[in-house]
Amino acid sequence: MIREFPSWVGGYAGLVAGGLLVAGATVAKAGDFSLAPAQPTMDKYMYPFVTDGGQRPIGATFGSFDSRFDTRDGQLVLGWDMAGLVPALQPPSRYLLRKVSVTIRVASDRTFHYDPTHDAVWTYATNSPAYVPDADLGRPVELVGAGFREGYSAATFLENSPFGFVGPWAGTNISIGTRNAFAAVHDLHGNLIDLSNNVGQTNAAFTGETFDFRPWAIGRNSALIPGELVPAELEDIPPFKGTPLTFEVNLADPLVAGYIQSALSTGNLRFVITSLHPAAQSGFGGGGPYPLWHLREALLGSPPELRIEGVLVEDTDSDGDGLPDDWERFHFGNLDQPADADPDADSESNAREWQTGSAPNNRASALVITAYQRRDGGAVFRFPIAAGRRYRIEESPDLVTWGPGFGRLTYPEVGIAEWIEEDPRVPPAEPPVRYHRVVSNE
Ligand SMILES: [Ca+2]
Ligand SMILES: [Ca+2]
Ligand SMILES: [Ca+2]
Ligand SMILES: [Ca+2]
Repeated sequence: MIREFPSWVGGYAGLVAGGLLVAGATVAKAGDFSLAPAQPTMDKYMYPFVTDGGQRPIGATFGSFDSRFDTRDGQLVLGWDMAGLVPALQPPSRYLLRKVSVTIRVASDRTFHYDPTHDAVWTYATNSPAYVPDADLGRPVELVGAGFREGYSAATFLENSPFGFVGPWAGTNISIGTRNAFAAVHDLHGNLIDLSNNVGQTNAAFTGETFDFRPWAIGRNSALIPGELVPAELEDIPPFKGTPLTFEVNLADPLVAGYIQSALSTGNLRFVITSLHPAAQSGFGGGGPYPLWHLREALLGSPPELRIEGVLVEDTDSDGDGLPDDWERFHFGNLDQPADADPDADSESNAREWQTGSAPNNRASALVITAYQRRDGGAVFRFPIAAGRRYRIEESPDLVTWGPGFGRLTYPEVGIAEWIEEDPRVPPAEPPVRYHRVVSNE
C-alpha cells in the first residue's frame, strides 16, 4: 500500500500550494522499541584469502595498497535479523528512529592509534597530485552500509556465503571489486555503491577513480585520547571483553536513516566496518599496525552489539485529530498538538508534516520547493527530503492535469534533493507554461 502526498507546487510564475491525500493504509500492531540484541545474527570477516571468515573469532580491518585487490582489503560485515524483534513489512518511513549505534571491541593490544575523526581520502592517495599528509595521528574506523553483488542480498548473504571471485595469486586482478558483500555508501543519485576502492589509484596498475565519502558513523570511545595506541583493555580487571569503540549512526542524513528503515521493513539489518590502517608488506597478511576485532565466535571478547531505539507508527489516533498517537509522541512527547498547528513555523501544518514525512519540530524539515529557477535546459529546483520516502516529480500546464516530469534527481547535500529538468521536448515543442510538484511516497 502506498500513500502519495503531493508537495507544494513550483511553477515558472511562482509557488502555488497543492495537496491531496490519495488513499489510506492499514498497519499492524506497532509502537515503541528499544532493543539491544545479545549478539549479531551473523558477522563475517571479509578478506579474500580466508574461506572461513564467518566462523572466525577475530576479524581485522585494514587497507592494502597492492593493486591486485581492494584497497579496503579487510572488512567486517555485521548483521542483525530484526523481524522477530520489530514487526517487518511496514512502509520504511513508518519506522521512526531515535538512536542506532553499534559497538565492537578491540582484540589487539596497542597496534593502532586512536583517531575519532574522518581523514580525507586525499590523505591516503599517496600517488595522486592531490595527496595531502594526514594531519592527525592514526586512522578512523568507520561504519557504512552493506552492498551486495552476484545476486546476493542482505537476506541471502550468510556467514558461510562465498567471498566472491578470487583469482590466482599471480594474477593482475586477484579480487578487485568482486566481493559479494561490500562496504557501501550512497552516490550522488542516492544509489549504494562499492566503497572498497574509493582511494583510487595507488599505483600505476590501478586506474580507479578517487572519491571521498561521509562515514555513517566513526568508532569512538571518550576514555581514549586521540593519537594514543588503543589498548586491548582499558582496565586490567577481569572479565576481559575488549576495549569498545561505539559507532553512533548519523540519523540526520535521511538516506542513511532510510537505509535502516528499509532494513527494518525487510527484517535484515546489515552494516560494514572498514578502516584503512596499513597492512604490513603491502597487505600480504601477517601483522601490521591495524586493529583486530572480537566477533561473535570469540570465547574471550564480547560480540558486536547493536542498540536501536525508535517507534513503528501504527494508525491508532486516540484523540481523533488525524495524527497517529505514535507520531505525536515521537515528535512532541504528548498528544496535545492539533493537526492544523504549525509549531515550527515552516508554513507546513502538523497534518502535512505527518503526510510528507517531515519533522514537525524542525523548521528546516518541510516538503517545500526552494531555489526554483529556469535554465536553458529547463527548470532546476531543490527540496528537503525525509527519511524513508521516495519522490516523483510531476508537471502540469494548468495545475489541473498532472503527468510525469522529465528529469533526474540528485542529492547534492545532506537532506537536500535537486531536480534537474532534462526535457526531450525543449523548445520549440515544450509547453509554454508548466508547473512542477513533488509527490512523496510513503
Ligand atoms: Ca588521521
Ligand atoms: Ca492523534
Ligand atoms: Ca510545521
Ligand atoms: Ca517542519
